[in-house]
Amino acid sequence: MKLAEILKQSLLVVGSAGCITLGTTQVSLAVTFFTNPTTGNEYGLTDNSSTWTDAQATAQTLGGNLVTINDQAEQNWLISIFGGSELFWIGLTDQSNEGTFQWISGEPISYTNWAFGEPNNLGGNENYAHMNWISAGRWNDVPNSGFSGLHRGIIERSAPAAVPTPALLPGLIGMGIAACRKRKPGSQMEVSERA
Ligand SMILES: [Ca+2]
Ligand SMILES: [Ca+2]
Ligand SMILES: [Ca+2]
Repeated sequence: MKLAEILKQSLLVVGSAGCITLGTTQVSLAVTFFTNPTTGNEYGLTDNSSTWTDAQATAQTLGGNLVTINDQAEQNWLISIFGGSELFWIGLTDQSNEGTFQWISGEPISYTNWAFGEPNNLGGNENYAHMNWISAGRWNDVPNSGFSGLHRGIIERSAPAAVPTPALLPGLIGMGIAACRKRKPGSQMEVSERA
């Protein structure tokens, strides 16, 4: 197989899957991530509908958080990728301080896109936000169990570190071979793997 093909296959695998342990069962997550060329970050959907807190836990397992929507451009891009009708969890909550919404990523609120009359904390327990309420992109606060059922969440995470370009690779492979040759006979290569 040509080097370029090997690299291409590696790039498809990077960032496209992860694992999560639920109880004693390890469940494979096949999440497809899309890169936003403006923010440079990767976005994907949790594969099962869940509470907001479970969706956030899944996002963290995959190296991110539920999405922080920083501006109109990011909001528009999310609609273009994931659609403007299905209700999706976003990373906004006032669970820790009623009436004061915060992004779970810790980023400051620089933009809001609430639907008319929202957030209204209906019933006194709406502490988690979803998008696509009433019209494309608009936000609404709802209980942790969602509105008329659970939702999938939008994950946002930083892009993985840059993969060496083919032009650099022969040199790096050469360095690796040199490092292997310096090892004592019988010593083993260490392989680290991120879950
Ligand atoms: Ca963002
Ligand atoms: Ca609330
Ligand atoms: Ca509401």
